[in-house]
Amino acid sequence: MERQYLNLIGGKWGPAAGGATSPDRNPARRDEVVAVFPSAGKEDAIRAAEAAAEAFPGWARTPMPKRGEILLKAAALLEQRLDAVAEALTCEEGKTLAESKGEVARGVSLLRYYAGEALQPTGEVYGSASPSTFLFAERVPLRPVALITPWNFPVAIPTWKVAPALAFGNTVVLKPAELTPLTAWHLADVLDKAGLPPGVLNLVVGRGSQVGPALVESSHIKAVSFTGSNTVGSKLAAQCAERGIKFQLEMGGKNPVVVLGDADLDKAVEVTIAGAMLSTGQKCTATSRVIVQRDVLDGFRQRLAAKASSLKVGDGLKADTYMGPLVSADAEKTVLDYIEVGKHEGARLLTGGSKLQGSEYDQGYFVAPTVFDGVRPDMRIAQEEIFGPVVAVMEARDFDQAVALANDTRFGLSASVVTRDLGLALRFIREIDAGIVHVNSQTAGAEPQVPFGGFKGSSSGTREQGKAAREFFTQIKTVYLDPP
Ligand code: UN1
Repeated sequence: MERQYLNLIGGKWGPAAGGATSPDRNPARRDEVVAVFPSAGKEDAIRAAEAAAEAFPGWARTPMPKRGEILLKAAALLEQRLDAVAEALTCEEGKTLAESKGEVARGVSLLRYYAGEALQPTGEVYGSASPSTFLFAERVPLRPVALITPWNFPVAIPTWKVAPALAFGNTVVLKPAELTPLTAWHLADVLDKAGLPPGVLNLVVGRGSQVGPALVESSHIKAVSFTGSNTVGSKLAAQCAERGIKFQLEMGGKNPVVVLGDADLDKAVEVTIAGAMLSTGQKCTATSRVIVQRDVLDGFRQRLAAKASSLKVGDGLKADTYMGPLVSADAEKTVLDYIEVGKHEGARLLTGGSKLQGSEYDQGYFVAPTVFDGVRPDMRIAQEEIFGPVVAVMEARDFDQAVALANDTRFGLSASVVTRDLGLALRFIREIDAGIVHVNSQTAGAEPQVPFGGFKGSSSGTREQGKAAREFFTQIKTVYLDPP
């Protein structure tokens, strides 16, 4: 019998009101139930927001170094169970064990980083126009916040929201994706065991369509940080604006790699494959377009197609797997539909383009690494986020046209250029409309200590991680202090 897990509300682990549950399935073998989770609804969300509000005054009074110590302890506990959490991640999300281990290690680093942030200055002192006034501006918490996180980085993204939210004195309701609750459960469990007081972090696993809106509508919730689709994000933004609360959205991407005429083509292929195919292309930072200067297009497309078709696809738990399954039946349908769209639009399929067949694949959502060639900027596969192992090769005459094509999208999360020419690399850095720019490395990746986020339709203009997290998770109180 698979284990039944519980939600954490007000320091107590318990089932959903009404007792509904939902199975957490393995996308590599759909009959395998990894765990059973509560299927919470509105009532649970409201209770969690109330618990976070009740816990707020105590947590805000807890000295910052003490908050940091709890995060450090949680980091140690997460590190101790790294292998188990990584395996849970692979079993519920599908990415390879190597990627899962990397992600849990990233979670550990994030907890440590924000433990350190809890010891950093919390404001600034100014010279006042009045000789007797002590004038300062202090960063204070927002109060209870709702964190709504996706299934594709179910350790890293919850951690990079929860850790700063807590370090800066907010209390939290975390609503992780329904597809990947087990990893979020581990995060809540290590924080609970590390000594967070009751109600400071509440975990509500349940139906997104009910829990999300109930949290955003709760008068206790003073800010929302969301990572996910543009469709959900823009609705959330409207609701938050209506309530006048702070919000932060990290959404889609259509990230380009630009391969210039002088590029090392092996490097260009390596960068493109890693960006497009790791995590089965299911990253908002994944590479989905590769814009290649005409002079090297023939050589590049041949090598790219050969490499893509040689990738080992399979169960992420197997040591030789490079690419696992898509996360769900819906995700698989979306990707296969986009492949049909690409074919109808007249793009040329170089490799892949279908579900994989054979006993290893029958039970899971396995789609072959897919490369389209001859993609024009007006095609849907050049404009819409596919979120799968599909990359579109586009031709550019020269540097200027390559950058124009790269910028011809409503998104602007990350971008990469492959070149040996430092002058062109610098021009690319200046001219590309993207929040994250890589030179000679893949479009994905996010180190904890630097800001993360996109331009244009990829984000709400806010940034996560690094010092930027403080901007979002605090508000400023300016104080004029005069002697009595
Ligand atoms: C990464 O590229 O390692 O949802 C992180 C996403 C992004 C995180 C990407 N918010 O894919």
